[in-house]
Amino acid sequence: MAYLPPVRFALTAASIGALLAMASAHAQDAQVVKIAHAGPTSGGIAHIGKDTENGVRMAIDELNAQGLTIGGKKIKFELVAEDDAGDPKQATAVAQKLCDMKVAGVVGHLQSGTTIPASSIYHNCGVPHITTAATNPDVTKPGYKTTYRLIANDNALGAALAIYAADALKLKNVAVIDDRTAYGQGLADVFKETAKKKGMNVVASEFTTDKATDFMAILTNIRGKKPDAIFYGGLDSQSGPMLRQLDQLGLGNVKFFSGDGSCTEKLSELASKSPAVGNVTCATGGIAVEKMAGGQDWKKRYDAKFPGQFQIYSPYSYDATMVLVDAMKRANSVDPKVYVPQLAKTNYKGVTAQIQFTNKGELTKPAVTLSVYKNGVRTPLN
Ligand code: ABU
Repeated sequence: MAYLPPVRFALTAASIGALLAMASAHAQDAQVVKIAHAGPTSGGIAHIGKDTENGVRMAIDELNAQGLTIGGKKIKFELVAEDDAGDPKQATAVAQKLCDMKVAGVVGHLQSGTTIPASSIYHNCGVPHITTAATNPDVTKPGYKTTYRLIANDNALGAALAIYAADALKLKNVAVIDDRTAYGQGLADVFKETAKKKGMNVVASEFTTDKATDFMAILTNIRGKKPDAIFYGGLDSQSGPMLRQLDQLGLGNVKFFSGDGSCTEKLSELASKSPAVGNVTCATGGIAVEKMAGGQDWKKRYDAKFPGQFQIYSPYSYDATMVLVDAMKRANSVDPKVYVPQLAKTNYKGVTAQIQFTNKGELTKPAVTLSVYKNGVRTPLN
């Protein structure tokens, strides 16, 4: 048997040190911090949910490319993408699952009817969430220190639309339809209240559901009231077909107002490119991406990564992710118990705005943009 000198198996103190350092660096590389997106990525508004999720994914990829160290440890952010299907029950189940997974933070949910019940679950488990789309004022009413909103709420959107209809377009008679959701009904109520204050007549109040696609009976009834405008409180999955049916009933020249949930890139397609889309004015709770400082560059990066998927909220969900991580950096901790107090003190220069929160978790300076559709393309007015 050949003689093997002991030196072949010996490790010097220096090489042991180097191996331990490599092992330690590897362990540091492995620290994973989960950030979730929760919203409807299936169903009628999956295109909006996917766009919002894309914003979180893009932020996480860019953060990981930076190679951040927080609390002395290198951090790898990981996206947990959850589909709540736009259903309040499913949303609370998702919220509980994310609490149990101990995610560091959540961007979501997308709808007011899902965000409101989910927010109390996040509050109970101490996980912060930022919605970039749910606009019912009640989302922030409880004043949870774990709930934040990154866009203007329905009080601002509904009022802006009614003031524009009355003052700029001098419209007198409006028919109002809503989808009976926390969002649609709430927004319609604000619109009606402001329209009346501005001297407009609400000639009809009708309602449908967020699953309906046939509005012929409602619109036929409204046609008899001879409105010069229709307001719809609901999402593009309903306002698209509604616009097409307006044309079919000869109401294609009636002005059509709606909120952010209708104000998507896809609206014209959902309306089968109906000419009535040319009569739409819609309101969104922020600055249009093309007018944000750095927005055009951001949009180029987004379009390169997710071609043809831009809808509306992705710049906000991108910023929401950055705001969560900014608070972690300032707290020097990824533990929600430690970093949540820093969220309230946010003063972050995002793509969408300089972001600061009120003590209720609303933006201190929310903006509203009114848009119209020119040749089917959403075009901001301001
Ligand atoms: N703000 C439009 C998105 C839906 C919602 O608030 O329910």
